[in-house]
Amino acid sequence: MYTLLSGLYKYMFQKDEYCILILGLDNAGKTTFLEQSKTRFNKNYKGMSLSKITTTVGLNIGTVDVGKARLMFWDLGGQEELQSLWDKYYAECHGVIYVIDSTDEERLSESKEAFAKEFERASNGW
Ligand SMILES: Nc1nc2c(ncn2[C@@H]2O[C@H](COP(=O)(O)OP(=O)(O)OP(=O)(O)O)[C@@H](O)[C@H]2O)c(=O)[nH]1
Ligand SMILES: [Mg+2]
Repeated sequence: MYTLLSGLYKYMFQKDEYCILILGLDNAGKTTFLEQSKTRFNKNYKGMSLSKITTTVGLNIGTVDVGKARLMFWDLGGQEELQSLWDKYYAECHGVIYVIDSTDEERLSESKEAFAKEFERASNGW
C-alpha cells in the first residue's frame, strides 16, 4: 500500500528532472539567456539586472520548471581556458544548448571550431 501511495504521490507531484548544459564562447550570452529564461518561466523570480551579469568563472546553476519537467541548467564559463572543463559534464547531462552571438561576425568561425571540437569530444565519450 505504501509503495502504491508513494508511487501515486510521485506521479502527481514530483517533476522529472533534466540537466541541460549551456555552452558557447565567452560573451556569447549564455548567462543572459539563463537569466531571461528564469525570469520568463519562474513566476516568483524577480530577475537580476542584465547589466550586472559578469563573465562566468566555473559554473552557474539555474532551475526552470516547464510543465511537469524541471530543467536544471548548467551555465559554464566560455573562456578558452575554461572550455577544457566542458566535457566533464557530458556524462551527466540530458541535453546541450550551444549559444552563438550572431552579431559577432569576427568570432563566428571561432565559435564553429569550438562547437566542432566539442561535438568530437562528446561523440568519443558517449
Ligand atoms: N544586445 C544584446 N546583448 C546581449 C545579449 N545577450 C547577452 N548580451 C550581452 O553580452 C555580454 C555577455 O553576456 P553573458 O551572458 O555574460 O555571456 P556569457 O556567454 O555568459 O559569457 P561567459 O560567462 O564569459 O562565458 C553582456 O554584456 C550581455 O549584456 C543579447 O541578446 N542582446
Ligand atoms: Mg556567463
